[in-house]
Amino acid sequence: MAAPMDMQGEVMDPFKIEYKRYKRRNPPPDLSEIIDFDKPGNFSDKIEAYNLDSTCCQDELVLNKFGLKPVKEWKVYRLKESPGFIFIVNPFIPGYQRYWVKRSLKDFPEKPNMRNLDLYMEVAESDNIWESRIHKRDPSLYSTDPPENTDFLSKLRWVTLGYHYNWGKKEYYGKEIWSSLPSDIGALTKCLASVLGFRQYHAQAGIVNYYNMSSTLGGHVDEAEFDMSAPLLSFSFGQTAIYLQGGKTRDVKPDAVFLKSGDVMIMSGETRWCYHSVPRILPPAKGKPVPECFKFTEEASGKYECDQRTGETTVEERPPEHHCVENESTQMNTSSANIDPKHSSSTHTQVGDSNLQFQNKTSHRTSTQSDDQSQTTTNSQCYDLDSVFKQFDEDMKYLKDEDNWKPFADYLHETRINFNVRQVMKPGQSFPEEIAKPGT
Ligand SMILES: O=C(O)CCC(=O)C(=O)O
Repeated sequence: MAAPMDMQGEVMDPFKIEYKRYKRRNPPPDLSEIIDFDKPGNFSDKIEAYNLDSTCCQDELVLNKFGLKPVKEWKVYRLKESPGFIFIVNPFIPGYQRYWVKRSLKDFPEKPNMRNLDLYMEVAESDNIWESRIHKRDPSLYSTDPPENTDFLSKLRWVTLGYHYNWGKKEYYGKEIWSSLPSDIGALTKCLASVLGFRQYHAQAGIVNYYNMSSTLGGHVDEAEFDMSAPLLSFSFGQTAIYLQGGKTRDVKPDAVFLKSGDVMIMSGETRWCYHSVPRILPPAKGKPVPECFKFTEEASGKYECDQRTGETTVEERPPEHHCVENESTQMNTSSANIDPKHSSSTHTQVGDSNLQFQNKTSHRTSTQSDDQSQTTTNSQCYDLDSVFKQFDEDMKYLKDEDNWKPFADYLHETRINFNVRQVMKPGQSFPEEIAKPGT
């Protein structure tokens, strides 16, 4: 049989064949082969349970304060073919994902973080991306006139955090263009990683991706990090994505997986060197424009109750000491990353959008910070959990009011948000002036 070709007459590799298959709208693809972690029994040939580190009760306490269910209730799996791919089925208590949606829409797109918008639009420092959306929805709520032509939010495709990513050069900018990674993301990912067995994890960079219904993300490998032995943690909110997890070359047929709101996916070990992509965002179910898991339930109102296992209550409690950690060794629990120079042309691609084509208008810079405590030569990091949880509690109080939540829910009707968080450097490493990247 002749090999399948693309529109340009080029032979398609197995990764591309699957990508095109799931991207296609007419006729729609058969979705029955896509791994649905809500129905693990149907996919037992492909997935298996992943055992958690049960000794991290302090981390569990912190996670509970972030609105995550007790770890013993989590459903965690990995792919048999790609055991470094770990999947936590939505561990958030119903309603509590609202916080991360608000952070992704209202806070993370603000300066000094970098955004795709800065590449082709004049966005004044004072322009608030989220407020521009609110103006558009209901100008009568505001005393001042909205700025002209400023529906920034609908054009927002990515925001970078911490060590900002240079999409053109496919590498991190380094010390000159750096802003502190939000502490809540740092603390959340540190605790999650710890429960999964990656006790030394230290978040240093993040990418927030904003997908609309026609957005796709082409096949790529995330390999700009200097420490490829550290896991990458990836969170999904809003509409469901079809995600492809491939192998170390494009010749491996990828597994297709549903990523639903609240799901947490982790790439670790060898899987850090594997191709992956998002060929499709699926429309919401009829009559349910926003996934059910955004609704508060009885379970949600019991969030602060005493944890039966530890017998401790929580809200006023001091942060556990080990949230100041020094990384002494490389990550646990990963098979050491296999350095393969063949991958060097495949680094991170941006969320593409068939509706939006923009020209690079200006070169971009973000504000610089010279007192960069996070760039110490150890990966030492303390999170001020008191203020993190103060903000969390204030935001949740605000977001529990359905009127306040509504504009965020409206945005989610036709979008998916993903944020993924990376450790960039090896323990003890400062940002390299001249350092050979993995694979070079
Ligand atoms: O949107 C996703 O789930 C994947 C994002 C991704 O692969 C990336 O940003 O590198």
